[in-house]
Amino acid sequence: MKIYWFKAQAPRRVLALAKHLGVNAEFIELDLMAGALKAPSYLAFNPNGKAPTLVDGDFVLWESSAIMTYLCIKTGSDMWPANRPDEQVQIIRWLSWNDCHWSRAVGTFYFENLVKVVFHIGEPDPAELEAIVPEFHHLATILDKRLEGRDFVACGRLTIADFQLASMACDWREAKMPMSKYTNIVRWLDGLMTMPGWANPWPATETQPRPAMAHA
Ligand SMILES: N[C@@H](CCC(=O)N[C@@H](CS)C(=O)NCC(=O)O)C(=O)O
Repeated sequence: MKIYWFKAQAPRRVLALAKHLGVNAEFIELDLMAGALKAPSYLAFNPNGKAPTLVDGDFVLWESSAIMTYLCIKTGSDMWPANRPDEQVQIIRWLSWNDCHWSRAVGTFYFENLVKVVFHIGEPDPAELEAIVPEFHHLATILDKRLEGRDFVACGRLTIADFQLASMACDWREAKMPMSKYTNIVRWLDGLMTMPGWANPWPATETQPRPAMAHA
């Protein structure tokens, strides 16, 4: 099994899960700056030109939530309860909520205050940041209430929904998200950080990331 990645929030979820579950895979780092995501050989696997991508024999899968589900099924982990439809719907609810709502709110802070700095692609745009603040607070209030008296967002235990929701929010301090008053969210994020796989999901790398898929 191969997992293609670079240091970014969507691959982070998959790599954290793989490490947490002890998945035996080859982790292939892509060199974004060298155009690895747009190489025809990579686009043949993932036409979105994004990471992560999983390749298991002839089977190719993209979208981090689908990949996390696949890894759980492969390893028998209840972070995706393969035989419990009643629990699956709870997890899907939070995966969907993340992808449709939360990711846009936290993602604006993450992109403007963190990604732009890391990739030297300009200054944070104050207008973008200001515009997202009301939505951020609306959604953070919902998540904070959900986490009141809970350590995890669904099913009373760690699931892939936690990793999906936390992959940008975990960087709230660096990304300058106005999160501190949401004490249940902060407690939950700090709790995740006590897990070695979540705290440091990145595989040991070669000295240089691979420029394209020539080594695939
Ligand atoms: N919904 C996708 C998002 C994938 C995605 O947007 N990946 C980003 C990194 S977080 C990427 O590859 N960006 C590179 C680009 O857009 O050029 C998933 O969860 O896998």
